[in-house]
Amino acid sequence: RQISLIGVPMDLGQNRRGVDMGPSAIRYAGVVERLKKLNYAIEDLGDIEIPNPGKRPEDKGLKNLHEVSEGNIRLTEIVDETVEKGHFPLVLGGDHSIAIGSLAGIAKHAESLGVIWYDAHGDLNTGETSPSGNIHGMPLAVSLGLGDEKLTQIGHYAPKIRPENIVIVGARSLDDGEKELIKEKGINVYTMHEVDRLGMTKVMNDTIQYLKDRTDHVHLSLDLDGLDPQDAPGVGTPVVGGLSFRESHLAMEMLAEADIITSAEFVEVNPILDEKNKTASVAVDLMGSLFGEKLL
Ligand code: DIR
Ligand code: MN
Ligand code: MN
Ligand code: MN
Repeated sequence: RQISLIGVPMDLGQNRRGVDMGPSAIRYAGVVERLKKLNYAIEDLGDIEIPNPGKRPEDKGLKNLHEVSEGNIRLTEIVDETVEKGHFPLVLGGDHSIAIGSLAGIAKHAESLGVIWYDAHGDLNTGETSPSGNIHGMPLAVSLGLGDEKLTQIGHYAPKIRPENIVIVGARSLDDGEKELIKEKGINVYTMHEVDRLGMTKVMNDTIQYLKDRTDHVHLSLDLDGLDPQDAPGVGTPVVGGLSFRESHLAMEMLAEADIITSAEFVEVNPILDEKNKTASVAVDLMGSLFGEKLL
């Protein structure tokens, strides 16, 4: 199978500079060599162009709305072409606002798209509920068709995903509006409480079985802040008490074994906040496992 790497040097969906260097950091950590060893053909499409932040008045409190929208329109087209060619799109972030474009490019190719949202956060805010105005806290809501049209209408269709096809794993920081939306839409969430109680094995077994039964494509959207800051310190919004490297490694191996993932993105790697590129290396380790790496 062929994997297409797509770098998205986006940092305009949040406040901390540096996450635009995430794609470089992940390449430096050896992603291409690592996946080649697993006998994949790798095509690195390079980085897509992200517009410079404009000095325009903020639209309804959403920071850099125009630029985030433009960047995601470009990402949508490249992801769409990649899926069209039958290649696996592996998107390297960049902040999590880029999931808007990834999902817009993928969803039109699926009858019933599933998403695993591996994250400390729900990313289910809209302009009305967001405490920050940062679009990286909104991509899952946008993909449900909620929020500003400049985001929801990317690809000229909405929604990209049905609420019952979402599984959030690792949540431990949810805003009030996000909690309401989760209840209202009945979104499946394995918070850290459930991971602690059930263990990652059961969480992933249940997630895999659930999505297998109801979807034909599954996108993995992995925010490195889903991991504990001890294992992944190079992120803009760390939250203590997260998923360990071991739990995450296991989750990826189980997904590889189940063979259900058809596209993926690894986001929020910020090398400026990192310790000797540790977080990018963890991302590459997890990609290795996701694509079938085994010790023996
Ligand atoms: C917060 C933080 N819920 C917000 N979100 C983050 O700004 O909407 N998402 N960090 O990854
Ligand atoms: Mn996120
Ligand atoms: Mn997050
Ligand atoms: Mn491994």
